[in-house]
Amino acid sequence: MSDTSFRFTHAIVRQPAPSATQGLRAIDSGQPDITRMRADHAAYVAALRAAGGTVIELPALDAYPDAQFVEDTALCLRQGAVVMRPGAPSRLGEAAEMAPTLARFYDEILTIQGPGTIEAGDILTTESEILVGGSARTDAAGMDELRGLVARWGYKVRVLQTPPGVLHFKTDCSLLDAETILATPRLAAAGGFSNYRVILTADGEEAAANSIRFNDAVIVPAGFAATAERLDKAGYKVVSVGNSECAKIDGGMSCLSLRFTPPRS
Ligand code: CIR
Repeated sequence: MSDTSFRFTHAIVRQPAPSATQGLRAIDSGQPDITRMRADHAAYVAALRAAGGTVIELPALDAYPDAQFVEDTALCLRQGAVVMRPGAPSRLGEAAEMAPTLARFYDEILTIQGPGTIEAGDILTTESEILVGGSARTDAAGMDELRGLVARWGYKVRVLQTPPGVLHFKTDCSLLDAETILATPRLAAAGGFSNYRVILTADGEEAAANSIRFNDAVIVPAGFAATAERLDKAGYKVVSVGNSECAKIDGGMSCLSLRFTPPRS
């Protein structure tokens, strides 16, 4: 079985801006500490590099408080990239900011034109399909447009639902390998993963579901020991990175990077 859904040569990240303290959030759990956020971001970049990635570090964009969550701006596939159309009005402009960087690596870049919206935090690409969770940010029209665009590259899009009150589909799940998904019990219970082996996050550790498999490493947010132990026992190489400050603005391990292998490589 191939492994292009979790082995990548490159990652794109963006430095957190001072305005990150104003990032969107569902509930107020305190002001993020920007110094600590930057230190965690540096550790995240180091973890990607240690796992073999060439990391492109983009400068902070102070006009967009959530711009460090680059994942939401684009879907990077083997054949080409799709620039998203974020559903959060304050994030709409972030997608166009990412396009020139993608153009360094991709000949074919498609763009969601709307009127629908879609953020790539709602997209989980596995070895066999693209799963998209409808959410407050990603609507039916956005998902339909994505399906139409990626059909040319042979991808099947399957629509699932992000649990109510959860920001993004990948807030609650991540791909561990070609057969395995890490998921919260609430998302797993919805039943969309019957073709996969599912490892559940431990009780009270739902936030650990937003992890990433990047080459041999599974990069998980620090502080979720029981879930980390489950992954370790299942044979994965767990690398933990602090996420306390990004968590205050609903961000996690997947949100902080675009992971891809350029078609020209
Ligand atoms: C937002 O609400 O858009 C940001 N504060 C957090 C985005 C997290 N991104 C992700 O889950 N892919």
